[in-house]
Amino acid sequence: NDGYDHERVEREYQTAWRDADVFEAPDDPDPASAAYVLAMFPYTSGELHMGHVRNYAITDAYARFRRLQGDDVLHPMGWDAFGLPAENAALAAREDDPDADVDPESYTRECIASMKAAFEDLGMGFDWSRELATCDPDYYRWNQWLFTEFRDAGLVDRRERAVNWCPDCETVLADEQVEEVGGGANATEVCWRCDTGIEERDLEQWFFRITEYADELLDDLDALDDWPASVRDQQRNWIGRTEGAAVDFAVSVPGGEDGDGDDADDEHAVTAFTTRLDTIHGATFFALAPDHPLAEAAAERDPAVREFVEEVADPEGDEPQGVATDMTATNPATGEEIPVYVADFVLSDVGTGALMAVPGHDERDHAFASEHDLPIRQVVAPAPDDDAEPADADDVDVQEAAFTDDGVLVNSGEYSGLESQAARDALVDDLPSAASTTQYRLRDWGVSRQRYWGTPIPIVHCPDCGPVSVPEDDLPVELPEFVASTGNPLDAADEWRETTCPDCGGPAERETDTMDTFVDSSWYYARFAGGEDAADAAPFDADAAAPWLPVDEYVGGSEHAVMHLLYARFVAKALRDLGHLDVDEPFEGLTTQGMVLGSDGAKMSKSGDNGVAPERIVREYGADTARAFALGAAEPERDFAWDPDGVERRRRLLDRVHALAEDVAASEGDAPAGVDAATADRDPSPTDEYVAREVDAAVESVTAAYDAMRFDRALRDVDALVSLLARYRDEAAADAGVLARGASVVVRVLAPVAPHVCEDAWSALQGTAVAGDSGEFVATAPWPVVERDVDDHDAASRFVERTREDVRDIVDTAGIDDPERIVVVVAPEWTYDALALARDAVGDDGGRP
Ligand code: ANZ
Ligand code: ZN
Repeated sequence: NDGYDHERVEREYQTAWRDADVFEAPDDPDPASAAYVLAMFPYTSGELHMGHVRNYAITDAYARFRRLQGDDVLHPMGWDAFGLPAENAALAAREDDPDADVDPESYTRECIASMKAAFEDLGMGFDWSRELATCDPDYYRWNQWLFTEFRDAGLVDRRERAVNWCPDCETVLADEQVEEVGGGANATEVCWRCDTGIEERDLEQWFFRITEYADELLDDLDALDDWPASVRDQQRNWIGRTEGAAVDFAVSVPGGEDGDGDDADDEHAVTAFTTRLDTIHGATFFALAPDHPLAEAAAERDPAVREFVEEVADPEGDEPQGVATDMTATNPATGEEIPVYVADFVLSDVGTGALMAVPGHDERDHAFASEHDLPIRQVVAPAPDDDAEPADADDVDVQEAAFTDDGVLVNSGEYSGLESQAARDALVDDLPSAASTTQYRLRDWGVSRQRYWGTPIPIVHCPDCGPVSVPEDDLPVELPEFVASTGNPLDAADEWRETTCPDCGGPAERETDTMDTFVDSSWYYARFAGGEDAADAAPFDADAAAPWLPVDEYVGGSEHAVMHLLYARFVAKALRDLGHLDVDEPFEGLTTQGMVLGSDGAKMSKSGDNGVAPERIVREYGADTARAFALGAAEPERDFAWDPDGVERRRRLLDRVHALAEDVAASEGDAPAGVDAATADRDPSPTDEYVAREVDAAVESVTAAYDAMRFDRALRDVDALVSLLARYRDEAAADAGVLARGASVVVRVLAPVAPHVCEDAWSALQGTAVAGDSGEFVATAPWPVVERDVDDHDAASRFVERTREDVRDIVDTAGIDDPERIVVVVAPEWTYDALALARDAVGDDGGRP
């Protein structure tokens, strides 16, 4: 490469920035201009891939842009450092070499060191003074504090949940430690270490009661309008709020069989959850989940039921399966006796684990009824069209297939003729055994993990007092030294495990489960913002954090759309209610960046040969080229493919910028001193005017592009401006002032994306008429201001040009052949404004521009 020397330039400015603390956030920022820009902190895998480069280039460019605009900026970085992979890596290293002194901690620290070096090589402007690692006892003690606060507030529960159990290792396995062997119907789950088939065991586990916040978590999504709609939808579905009714059916268990000592039939009121109370007259059987208490009791009485419950039930199976029982249920609407089945499509953790089955109007119930010859009855008919005949039951044949829409009731006694919704309302009022209720798909957050490399749950189990919280003064409960054992190493750490009860002083044992690492990442943003000073007294200093919070722009992968982002929202709301944090929502703006694909269009992987290690690009082309490529290829949300030509092109742009600045600096002797615009001693030519105006237009358009995080557009506009300035320099009698200002604009607006080369170019421009001595670093220089009105005609034509490009973009990606329709759908007002402006501009009175 015969362009600038990227190795020299990058090393020089990385050192200079560090020495000058350029990226350190101020301690008391102006709340009005405080910009908190945060990239999801990386898991400490030890390696950076192109996806990381893209993620962190996005936040770095945006943070640098806001800083140049004069805002106070917080752009911190830390390490999501707990987790099973480090534990596995340590075990693997010891298996290779029994004398190896590798434990999860030393392994993780090494990963952190190498990732930090890689960030430095990329020129990431992080405020390292606020660095944190979740495996620091100084950090995780606050996870323990949080657990205790939540427990005191009634937000923590302990209950049984099924876990994976290896009978050979005699230990609980994390989901990630369970491997699937064989395929399809023969697939079995085995232990990752010994290949023994795993079993399910019910164990006591700790839960955070996120369901307490289900409504608020759902309702507040509406106000997060700077979040991608897809993420909000995924959270809505995850929370899954359904309005419906709880309705009791009287289930009778044969006399003398239920063990209560008398011979009379016993009646049990069993509650079913339904969204379709309007169909109750068509409920022709009742069904229980295999682990419903009445199903388990029936299994005691009947071997066929027992066999089904223990061996056949498979909720994931395609065909609904089930078995008849000796019980009957009374339909409270019709008084009819209907059979009770145990069926695997009734899920025990949905609703009440019991179901009123309506084969005429529900597909699974229909399939089951057809299989078991149960009556299928139509009770809803399609609603009549506005001007058509009344509801006609003959329009559909429910014997063939279930009719699942709302409609008008038929065969439903006094309710016949009512519309579905009206019928639901009336039935809830009329039936004494029915009541409106709301169901959620969301379950409480199980935070217990049976593994070593995580935050110890701060509980002591006392035979007399039960589970007792470790007092705050005794926090942190630090991890003991790593024991390479099968199962959870903490179970084997006898000395650590055996302790005394904080309440009664008697012998007791520590909880050996550690916390889900999603706890670690649920509040780290607040600690970054809350300054280090508070670290020993509180998880963060709420006053210091206040001007920064909420995070203005949070950027990370879409794989975190639900769990991480939902847990962090929950924890923020709970901390707020406990008086520790003054926000309703932690992340105001959210960007989920797309993937970097290999040149074959498949997801880039380290192991596959379609991957390109960022270090190679940095070595061959420089960090700035890697950043410009990662940012210029597409808008942040979109996937893009690795493209060697694209990399070359970006490097050439940077070379042209560097050369332009050097030319201007070299010819500076000829330029009139102190001029800032096209005011040479000759009159400005139309070309001078045109170029000067284009420079201003570029400032406008690039500023708007950065504001919208459209770095791809910013780069496109910079590229065009650089070409224009080069032509102006080479082909016209360029005005030195116009050219110099152009160069200084290019260097400043490109600096957020390609910071090192722009520092070098900026340094060349120092002392010239235009750059003056306005700043040591371009990283802290003032953003260029627009000097002349870019008149309406230009604005309109550029607007139209950009509109046209947008449309082309949309059409290309969506493969749609009617662009006009698409734009109108996407942004009606905006489109009509554009049309009006454009018509004005071209003197058109109604034709299409
Ligand atoms: C009667 C009925 C008639 C239903 C009908 C649907 C259609 P969504 O709408 O997806 O939220 N259900 C209730 N508890 C269940 C359980 N434990 N396992 C499996 N299914 C269960 O689901 C609500 C519907 O799911 C409920 O409304 C119930 O079937 C079923 F024409 O009740 B429905
Ligand atoms: Zn005790």
